[in-house]
Amino acid sequence: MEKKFKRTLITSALPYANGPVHIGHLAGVYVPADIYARFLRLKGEEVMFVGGSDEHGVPITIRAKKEGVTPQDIVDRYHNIIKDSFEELGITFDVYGRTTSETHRKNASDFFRTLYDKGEFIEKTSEQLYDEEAGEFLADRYVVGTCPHCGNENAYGDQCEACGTSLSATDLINPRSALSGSTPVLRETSHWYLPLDKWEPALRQWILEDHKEWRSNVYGQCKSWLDMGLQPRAVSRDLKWGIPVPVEGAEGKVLYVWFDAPIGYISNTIDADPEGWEKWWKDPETRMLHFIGKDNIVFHCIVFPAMLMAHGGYNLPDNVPANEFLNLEDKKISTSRNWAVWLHEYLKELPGKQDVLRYVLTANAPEAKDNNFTWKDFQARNNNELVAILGNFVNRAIVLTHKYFDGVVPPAATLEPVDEALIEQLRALKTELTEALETFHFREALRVAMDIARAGNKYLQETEPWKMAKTDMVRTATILNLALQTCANLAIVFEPFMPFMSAKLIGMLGMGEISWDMIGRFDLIEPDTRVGEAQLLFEKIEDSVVEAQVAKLKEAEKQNLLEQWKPEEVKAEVDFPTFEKMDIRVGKILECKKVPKADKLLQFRIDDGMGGRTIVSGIAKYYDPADLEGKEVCFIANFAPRKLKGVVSEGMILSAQDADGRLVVIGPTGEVRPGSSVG
Ligand code: B3M
Ligand code: ZN
Repeated sequence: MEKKFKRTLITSALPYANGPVHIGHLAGVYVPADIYARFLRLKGEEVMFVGGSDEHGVPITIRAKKEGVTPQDIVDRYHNIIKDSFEELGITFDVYGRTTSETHRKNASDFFRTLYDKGEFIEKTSEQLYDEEAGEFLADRYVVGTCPHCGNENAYGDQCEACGTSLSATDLINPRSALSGSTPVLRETSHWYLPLDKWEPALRQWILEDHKEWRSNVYGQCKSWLDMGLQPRAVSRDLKWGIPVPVEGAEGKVLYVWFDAPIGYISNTIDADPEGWEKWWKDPETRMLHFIGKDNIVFHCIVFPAMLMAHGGYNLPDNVPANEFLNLEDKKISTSRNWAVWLHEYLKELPGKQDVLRYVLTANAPEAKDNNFTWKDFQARNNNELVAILGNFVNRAIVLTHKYFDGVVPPAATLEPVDEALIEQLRALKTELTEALETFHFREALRVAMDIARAGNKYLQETEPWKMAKTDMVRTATILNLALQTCANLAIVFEPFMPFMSAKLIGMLGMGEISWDMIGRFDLIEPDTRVGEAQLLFEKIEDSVVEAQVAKLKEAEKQNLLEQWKPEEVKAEVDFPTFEKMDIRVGKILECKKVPKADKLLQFRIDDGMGGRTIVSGIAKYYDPADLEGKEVCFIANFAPRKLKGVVSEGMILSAQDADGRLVVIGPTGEVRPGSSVG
């Protein structure tokens, strides 16, 4: 269904203000959304780009509790960090609001009230876990217990992080409250539900029939939700932090965060354009796009549209170009494990390199499948692409203009086939680029943009103005004119992707206002005008810079492991006779060597005070054998002998795991004779 629209409303997921944003957020949502907004603006279209913080919900209260501060403290801190760092990265929101704003409280309450008054909700009573000590119902995240699938004793009420199963708090065996540690009880509570099943036929038609052009990851997820059958979904919660349910008798209840957050898009639009906001949401000639990550698809394609349908009068999104996830150094990005590159830190540690990050994240955008960010690739793309291709081409064109024409743009004379070919290629690439952007294929678009710089380099290689200048200045003038015009095209082409570089180049070339239409023209800079001195657009990134970043990641992860370390649960009780059966002794290591063809095993000769014995232990990864010789260790002396890689092991050396998971052998702290019993 090709439809003509007058204007575009772009929304980008509202990040929870419970921590700073990282490169996963940027690659998935904010960089593509900003590229698209800038592209439309360059095309002269009317655009509103809405962002903001999601300041309600359990993620905020959990963070507050962990830090011992109020939820308001948390959202105030992170809202500002996030907002400032987006700005510094050049993300051009027209508004960056907050869901704790007065506009939003009123707007979300009114929205709820409208649905309530229209009879769009059903009220249902259910049993939920309640913490009698804390006097609070427990959100799923606040319940901890044993996973019914894998036995992990620290599974959360919404998910077991050991086996990845999603759970419901009442599934947990031996549930306990994360607030007080007490055992929660089931208590009746009533909530308002949006009957999604009622909207299922309309949603099916709208997505599965009318929007077959959506990305296959998005369409596929929607289809599987719809095929499973939709259920009524609770839109209120028993929580203290949130927007109070605006209905009498609803004390202690707030709007569910996924009910209020998408309404935040509307509230923020109201703040941006108090008079004209309705045209962005209600005029059928406005096109709405939601930029999100894949974990938010169901809320933006099913729940929020159902809310909008139930309300009536609002547009539905025209497209939801959701991305998959970005990994970091081959591992899942994890906020809790601190395995992330945080934007505010990046901006501090690699100042002036906003465009490099935007470039690398776009080149690796997880559009069709999860993708990976590595610091090595970051360095390689900077050095081999930005510096060597784009920067090099622009630099050559400008330096040569200074060398042969004193910095004055020379005129083009008769064009030769090689010139015509460049012009033609640039025009063809423009069509390809525009189409890639229009269909949200940003990595493809970036590749095409880079092809223009490649074409420029190839042109200089073929025409060799540095040789031509010895014999034919008229021809040299033509070549450099075309090269400079290509630079001017690059300044426009790259504006959505790398706005800082683009602005610098525009300045160097002395260009005025730019627009997307201008791409493909070769009269963008007038002959006889002056170009500025060549300034480097990109700088080479040294090994030490990226090595430091990798080291920092590993260090942060280690710190985090240490902080989160907890002793294992104590095993089932044993009586004294059982304990006594185990014969633990002290021994002295006489000799230690690697077991051939077994990378984990070390072979020990132990002085056990009884003539000596051989023990094999799986600690080769953690020790250099020579370092262990002469050490005293504890071992189990009556452990049944067993053969390991052909060596008979007569006992077991005791060791403990340190926070990094490394094994450390355990021995006496004073001098003890070999063979002494431990007990
Ligand atoms: N805050 C979830 C997230 O940050 C949520 C998005 C809301 S968008 C309306 O992934
Ligand atoms: Zn599990």
